[in-house]
Amino acid sequence: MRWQIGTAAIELHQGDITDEQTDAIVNAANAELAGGGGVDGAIHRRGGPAIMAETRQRYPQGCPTGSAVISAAGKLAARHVIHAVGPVWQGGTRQEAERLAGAYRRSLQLAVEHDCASIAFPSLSTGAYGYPIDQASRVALTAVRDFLTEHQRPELVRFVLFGPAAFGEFLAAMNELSGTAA
Ligand code: AR6
Repeated sequence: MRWQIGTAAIELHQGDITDEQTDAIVNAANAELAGGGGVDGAIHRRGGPAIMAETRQRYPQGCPTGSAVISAAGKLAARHVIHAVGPVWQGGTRQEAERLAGAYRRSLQLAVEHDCASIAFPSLSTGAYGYPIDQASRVALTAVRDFLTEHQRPELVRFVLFGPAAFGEFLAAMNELSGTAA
């Protein structure tokens, strides 16, 4: 599934983000950059200890919610891992949408700054952090669409959704939003 935005594109795939060969893959990290389960666990397991060693050294204060930091990708096929910190869902009244969009935007900025033509995102905040995926998918796709409309880079932004339910949610959101694409 592909949504063309000028010379750039958003793709939806179903799969495991650690298999991606995009220039950058995005980790669903926590503010301490301490590692954990879900995407974070899978990335550190397959990427090896060099990733955590680098983030500990470069970002001892961690990363604020709604932002992201970048490292090398250890043994993964990608060149970079971008550690994005989405919000914990608290009912929707604690600026969750703004923070989730911020995590996507900062990740895209870092990718551009590091000359990444392609980047793969998981669905940030929709696992352990409990953000309802019907809402999170719209926030995610809107943030990426707006960034690509403005910058036309990275050329390829791929969402890698874990399982058919998450893929279906993103597909529905993309179908709805692409009618209003800028
Ligand atoms: N590839 C793609 N998507 C995945 C994968 C994978 N290998 N594994 C899980 N997902 P989560 P969060 C999906 O919990 O909600 C960690 O402990 C998953 O089904 O990874 O942002 C961190 O250390 C869900 O839809 O991230 C943080 O403490 C989505 O990815 C905290 O969890 C995100 O789920 C971050 O929570």
